[in-house]
Parts: sequence; C-alpha cells; structure tokens
Amino acid sequence: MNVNEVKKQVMDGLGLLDINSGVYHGNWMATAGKKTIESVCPIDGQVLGSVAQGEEEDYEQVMSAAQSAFKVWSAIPAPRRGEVVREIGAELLKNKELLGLLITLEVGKTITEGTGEIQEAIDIANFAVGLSRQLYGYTIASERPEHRLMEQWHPLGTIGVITSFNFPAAVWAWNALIAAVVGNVTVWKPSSSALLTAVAVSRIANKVTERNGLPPIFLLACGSGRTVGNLLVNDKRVPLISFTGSTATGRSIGEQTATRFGKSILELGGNNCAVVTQNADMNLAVKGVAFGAMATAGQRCTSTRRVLVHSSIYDSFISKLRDVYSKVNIGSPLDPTTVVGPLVDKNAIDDFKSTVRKAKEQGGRILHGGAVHEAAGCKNGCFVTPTIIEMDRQEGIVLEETFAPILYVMKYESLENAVEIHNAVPQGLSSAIFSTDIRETEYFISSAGSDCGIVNVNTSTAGAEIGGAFGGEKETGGGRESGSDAWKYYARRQTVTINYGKDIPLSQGVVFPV
Ligand code: UN1
Repeated sequence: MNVNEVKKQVMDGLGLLDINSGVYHGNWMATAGKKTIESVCPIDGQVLGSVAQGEEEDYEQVMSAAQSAFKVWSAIPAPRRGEVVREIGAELLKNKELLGLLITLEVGKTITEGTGEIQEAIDIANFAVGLSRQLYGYTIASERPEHRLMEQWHPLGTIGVITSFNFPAAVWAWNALIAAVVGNVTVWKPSSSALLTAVAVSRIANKVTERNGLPPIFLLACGSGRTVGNLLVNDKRVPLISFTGSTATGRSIGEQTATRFGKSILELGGNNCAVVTQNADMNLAVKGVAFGAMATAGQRCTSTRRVLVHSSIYDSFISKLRDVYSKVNIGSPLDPTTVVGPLVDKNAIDDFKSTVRKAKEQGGRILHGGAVHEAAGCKNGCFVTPTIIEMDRQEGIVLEETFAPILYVMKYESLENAVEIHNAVPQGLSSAIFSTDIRETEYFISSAGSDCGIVNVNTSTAGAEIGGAFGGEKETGGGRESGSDAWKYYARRQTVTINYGKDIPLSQGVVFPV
C-alpha cells in the first residue's frame, strides 16, 4: 500500500482536516488563533495533520460542561447508559479499518495491530454493555434484628483519563466506556504523539451522544501536560485520575492526586520477563517470546523485555530465536508482511541507541540487531532492528524499561533462582512461563512465583484479553483497568444500613440507656 494514498483515504474517510480541533466541551473548540501540534507519521517523517490545543480557559469550559453533564448522565439508569455504549461500539466497528489505519499512520503499528486495537475498543464496549446490567453490590447478613446491610456503587463524577501514544484508542475505551456505564463522565487528555486518533475516536463517541440528545459525557482536552495535564491532575472536581505512561510521570501524578485526596489508577512501566524452562515446548516458546518482544516494535507496556532460559536448553533456544529474528520483515507497517514497524518518533530512536550503548558498556553482548534500520521506501522513518542482548547478570540498564524492541537474554539454573531474578526488578506488570510441566507452571503462578499483576502460562507477556483486569504491582503503579471487576475503581462504594424495626438495637451489643 502506498503511504500517500492511504493517508488520503484515512484523512478523507474520517473527515480529518489539516487543522483539527482538539477540544470538545459539547461543541468543538474554534481553532483560530490556537497553538497546534503536528502529527508526524513515523513511517516517512511527514506531517499527517495538526490538532489545535486547549489552554486554561478551554480546560475550564470542558470542566464546567463535564460537571453539568454528570448530573444528567448519572441520573439515567445504567442499562440505558449501556445502550449508548453499545451504539459507540457499533460505530467503532463501522470505522474499524479506517481507525486502524489511522493508528498505523500515526504511531506506526502494523495493520493487524492497528485494527486489533480498535477491536480491543469494540470488545470493551461489548463488555461494558453487559456490565451495565451487572453493577452488583452485596447484601450482607446484619448482626441486628430487623436490619438490612448492603452496599451499592455510585458513580464518582468527572474522571480524568490521561493516555499514552502506544494504545491511543483502546486505553481510552477501557477507561471511558467502563466509567460511562457506571455513570461517570470522562475528560480525556491524550498523548501529544497520537492526537489525530484521539480526535477521530472522540468524534465518533460524541456523534452518538449528540444524536441521543445527551450532554457531553466524553470530553476531550488536548493540550500540553504543563497546562491541561496539570490542571486536570490538581483539580478537586476530578475525583479519579487514570494515567497510563512512564513510572516517573506516574509517581508525580500519584503524589499530586493523593495530596488532594483524589484517587488514581496508575498503569506505569513494565519490565516483563518470560521464563523458558527445560520442559518448554520449544517452538511455542520461541514464537511467544518473539511476539512479546517484537510486536508493536517493543512499545507495549506488556512487551517482553527479558527472557530467562534454563542453561540446558539455552544454546538451542537462542539459536532458534536468532533464526526467527533474522527472518522478520522490518519496514512499512502498511505492508502486510511487515512484523516490525517503526518506533513512534526520533526521540524513541535516541532512547534505543542509548540503551544499546549502555547495555554494551555494562557487559552485554549483542546477539542480534543493535542498530537503526533503513527501511526500503521509508526515507526519514523511525526504524530499528529488533535486538537481542545477552547479559551475564541482571543489573544496571536491564532494570529499566526502554520502549523499543530490545530483549535481554539470561541463563538460569533452578526455577527458584529464575523466579528470584524474575522478581528482582522495580516493575511488576506482566510475566510468562513456558513449560509443559505442571509443577513448574503452578509454582510460577503461585504466591511464591511471579510477583506481577499478569501471569501467562505458555503464552506471551503481551496481548492480554480485555476480560481480565489489566495492571501491575510495584512501580507499575497498582492500578487495574479493563475487565473483571475493575469497574469498581470508577465507583464509590456506599455501605447502607436499614433498620425496618420499631427498636434501635446497637451493633457490638453496645447499650445506650436513654
Ligand atoms: C499497553 O501497552 O499500555 O496486553 C496496553 C496487551 C494489550 C494492551 C497493552 N492488550 O498487550
């Protein structure tokens, strides 16, 4: 596919202009006189389009619209809210190919990953629709006669959603659509590296709310982290901030939110590891590790960054893995045979280079890649060769997350030792074990095993389904999003005690003699 033709098809098909409004508060903010940010295509370094940024006064308009929308939206019964989310899912499905291609053009994902991401947003819409009839609270046996004790879940209000470039649509959907069925409204501050996707997705969601005669419940506030980001994080009107991004930024957002007693969901760095035991199905392990490390050019929170291989199979595993690496196509993500597309931008290339340099200085041996890549027909693109680095010890740079296809390989002798090394990093998002031995796999998923929020047996660290709760421990931030009961993060729990008797017995047997 020719990149210029695809650009035209996508920009026309989604109605994107040269300069698009990046703020929605019930109306789209006028773009005249506003600062703009260019969206640069990482395939060829050319400008795709621009998005006008909001300033302090625009933020204020967004927030006051959100506050009044919440009053209307939260009063609508949850299953009716689910109907609206169902329509959003249907619109996303209608636009799946175009939106997927926009993600390919804007952040460089392969076509299947771009459409897969929109599918992930559709999946969460479907999940949220079902959830809208299942926002259950417990009824608890009261210790007092003629009393009922129960809990119910109310919406929180206006929720701030700050997303990263690497899942520019799905992570919004995880948060906004679940939050919506619970009865909340969301203000989205997307990554400045994926603004067109945010505009396109917001337009789709807002067309649905507009045609249903609803106030703006999916607000958009594109703007700099210093203005819009800071205002949102420190705004007492925002009871919950959901942030996906680096550990450094997340730490500061967590602190600022906590200071004002706001809640936060933090989805921060991962340093995900796969353990390959002597009982692994070798082909499966090689494929699982290769996918985890190279998919999305290593720019997923869940990307496999470390692999620990039992010493008895180390040489044969490494040789098979190198073989796979040497055969993958690196190049335009619009080519359906491409496995590794570009990194998001030139800064990511610099990070890749500096990590490879540090790894070498720290004793790492490059087994594959390690350099930038000139992709055919993609002058000015942001390509690197997927890289395998052998390390003797887990220290220094191996403890850090670099958003690039760099995989550190290390040997281990006993599974206990592997788990120790596995857990000895600051992050705790995703993990995997490749083994056909039930003792090994059960040990790995037991409380003595992986310390991550997500653990996989015989499948990759990356590519979680939406049905499970997504998130991790330690410096990954502790938040949970997406499936299971993650919806409870977007709700306030209220414990209700009802006395339907004629007396007022006290709990704990306390006597109050009046
Ligand atoms: C992320 O990288 O922030 O599990 C999210 C996965 C995807 C989501 C990743 N479903 O790889």
